[in-house]
Amino acid sequence: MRLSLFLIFSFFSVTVFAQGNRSIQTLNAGWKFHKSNTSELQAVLREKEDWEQVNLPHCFNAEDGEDEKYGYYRGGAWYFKEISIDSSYQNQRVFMYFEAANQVCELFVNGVSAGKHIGGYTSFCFEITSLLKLGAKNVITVRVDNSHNENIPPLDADFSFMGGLYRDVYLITTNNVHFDLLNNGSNGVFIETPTVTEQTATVRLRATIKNDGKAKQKILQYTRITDAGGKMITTKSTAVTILPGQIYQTEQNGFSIPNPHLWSPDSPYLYTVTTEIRDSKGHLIDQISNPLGLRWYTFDANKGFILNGKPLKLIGVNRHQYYSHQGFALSNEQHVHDIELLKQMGGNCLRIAHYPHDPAILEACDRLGIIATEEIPIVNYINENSNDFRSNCLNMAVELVRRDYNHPSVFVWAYMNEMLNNNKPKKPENLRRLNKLAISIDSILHKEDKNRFTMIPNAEWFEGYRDAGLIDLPQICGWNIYEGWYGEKLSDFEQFMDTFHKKYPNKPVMITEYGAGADPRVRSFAPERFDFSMEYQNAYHEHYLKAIMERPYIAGAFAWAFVDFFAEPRVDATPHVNNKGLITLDRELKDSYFLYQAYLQKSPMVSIASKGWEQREGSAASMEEDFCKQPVTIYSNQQEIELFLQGKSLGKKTVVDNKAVFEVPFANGSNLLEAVCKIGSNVIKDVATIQFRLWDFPLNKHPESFPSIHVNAGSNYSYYDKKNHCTWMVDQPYSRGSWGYTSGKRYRAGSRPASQREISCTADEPLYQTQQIDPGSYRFDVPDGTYEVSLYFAELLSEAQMQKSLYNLTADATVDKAVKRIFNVDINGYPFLRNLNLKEQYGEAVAVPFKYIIDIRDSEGIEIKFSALAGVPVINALSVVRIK
Ligand code: GCB
Repeated sequence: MRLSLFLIFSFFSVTVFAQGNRSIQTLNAGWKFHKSNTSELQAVLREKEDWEQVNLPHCFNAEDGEDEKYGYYRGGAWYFKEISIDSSYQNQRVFMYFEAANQVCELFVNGVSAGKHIGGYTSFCFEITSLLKLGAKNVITVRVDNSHNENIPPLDADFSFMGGLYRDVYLITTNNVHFDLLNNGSNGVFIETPTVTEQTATVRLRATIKNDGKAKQKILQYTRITDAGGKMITTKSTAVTILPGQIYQTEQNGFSIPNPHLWSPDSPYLYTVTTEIRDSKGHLIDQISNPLGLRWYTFDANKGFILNGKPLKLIGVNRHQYYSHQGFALSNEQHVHDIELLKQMGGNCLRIAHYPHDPAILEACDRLGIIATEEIPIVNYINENSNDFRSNCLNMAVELVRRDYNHPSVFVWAYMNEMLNNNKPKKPENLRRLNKLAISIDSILHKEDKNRFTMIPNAEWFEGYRDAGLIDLPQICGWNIYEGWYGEKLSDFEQFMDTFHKKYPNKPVMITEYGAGADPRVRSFAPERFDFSMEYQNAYHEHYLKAIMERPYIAGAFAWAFVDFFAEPRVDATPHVNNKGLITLDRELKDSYFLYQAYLQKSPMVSIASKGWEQREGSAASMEEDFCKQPVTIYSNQQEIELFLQGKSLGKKTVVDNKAVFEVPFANGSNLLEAVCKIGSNVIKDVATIQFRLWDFPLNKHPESFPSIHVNAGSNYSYYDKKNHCTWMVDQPYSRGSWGYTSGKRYRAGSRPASQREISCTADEPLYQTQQIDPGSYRFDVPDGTYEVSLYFAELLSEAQMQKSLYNLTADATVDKAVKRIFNVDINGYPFLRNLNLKEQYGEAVAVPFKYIIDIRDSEGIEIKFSALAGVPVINALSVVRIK
């Protein structure tokens, strides 16, 4: 909806009334928004008549792709809002708290700057008291800018740096005497647990109190610790006299909790610490509540992670903060839902990657018992020569710790992800500068927090990280390992880790990333790396999980990633999305999610993992058969599974490494599968209904009922087109009575089975990213009738181009001059396409569909013949649909 400028200052005004002590409310509703690089407030108002009306959280890249260089808008944007402040605010302080804004944010109140914040992921607060007009309307204006800035990390990373006021914004009012809100996003109270044992726990508390009034104040700081049921456990009062304008640091020591209820993933028990300020008459004037979890832990180089005296294998995920069509702007419910899904998966840890997330995430981790690592977004490289870059990194480290200091779920502070993998040459002086910055960050993290561990996630180039000191410096070494995805062999994972452990026997280590891409539309009976099939992702995680579980020295492992996420330059099966999630951007669970559940869940579980593969197609193997056998994967933590098809047992299978595979004889139509495990006298089961389209053998066995065939040409995977409810089958060679190509070979991009180029004019990338090269002809021995024969083409990138980028983080748009192909296509002798030159007539990587209607008589079947005029012909997909 767009509103005229006239409405900007007269609409959606909220009136805020003073409350005496602290009040907190969101300022999320009724903002006017306009993208503009103009930095002058008055000038921007003259620029445009219409302003879009938005509510927060708002991300201005939720649906865009408009910038040539970055693919999405990176620049300035303005938000306006009007609030009326009641005159009762005479003796109150007023603040605006931003949970984050990416990445530079300046706040103006009635046209005057109230403050500027740098960094897109940490929280910040501005005081606006002196800029407000009491008893009147006030105009709040915010400029947010997500332009690339060489002084602000991250400079580069495999995720989109989306802009906007994408988290909640709050208006907070306080008494003149209040806990300090201007301390780097913190709430002004810091809690520590100097000792925790099974017998006793001690608690220490630091607070900063400010007197913004004109008179000296005698106050009492009163703290109480209550248990999860609200019962008082212990209290302390401290009398303080605070002069006007003064900031006072208090410390309350010696709280003691006998027989503490310990915090752990299985029992995330939370106490509450409530800290109050009371005036000399005993009236409450400010109050802050914090969660308190009592636990002790360490990371051991051989035994792994130890919590409350017992070893605990940490298995969980990395998470980014995206949702489809919303970009960065998720509701708190959506954030929390992700942590609930992690918990339901059985995961006990979360790497909050690669930057601090919404406060709702750690609140959920505290409550649900998820052990978190949290980091600042220094990714891939640093700006070595900039003091501003350095100080922005250090500020972010301070903001990270101060905001989240009190969360019992945070165990590790991390920084610097994969600093040496960006294909840039590294000289000793580069390594030295990197080391210097790392030392500064590590020491600031330890200065801010003496109790938690530090970690750096490295990758691949062992010697480089060693020489830069990034292995020795932090207390935990993280490794991001993608053997079997970017690297060729899965088993190189164990090899790398065992070698590392031998070289660094005293270094605690975690696998900070490992993962493989998968798109639920892509399914394969012969999975390969980079085919983006669910089956390859399953095989990858099956291998890694087993190897990780078998190695006690690996303290923890975080799958990359929990949820698919936007990464603008990337072209996976879904362009601009990194498809390595165990869950899609719409939160559809992929098969591998259930593998984790089978490994991690303590209660009995069985899952037909591929139940999402609910539309299948296939051929009967012979004239006598009226079924087609295809595998169905089941994950379970039980020993034996029995599978039923339409109520009839297909037999029992022993579960090996949490998995059993059944060859299921699917019949045409609806197939009900039930996977059943008996546990004593109890039964658990999972159910799936698979719609199967069976082609007879031969295809014309029942001429009256032949429907259609869709082929994903030159491909080892089938592709399900959700919009048209149609499955494009794995390609096959022709045999009499059936269908297929008569010759040719599959397109390959180097060692990869599909192009990773974005294909324009379609949303069905996986269909166009494979290709049969020089097919000779395709034959379909269909019964007589009238058919639509559709042919789908796209000129793909050459193999040489694909080799260029290790991680394929950048789509390579270079035109391959070597490709020259011109060809003809004849359908049953009819000259359907002549001199087809895809590149010249349509362009590279463009979807080009054609359709031809044909009558088939005298059992001639359909023959589609390709003949070369220059180069070799290609075909990406084809379908034969009977219309009469
Ligand atoms: C990595 C990076 C992460 C990428 C991931 C990938 O090593 O740390 O940011 O998204 O690999 O998918 O390539």
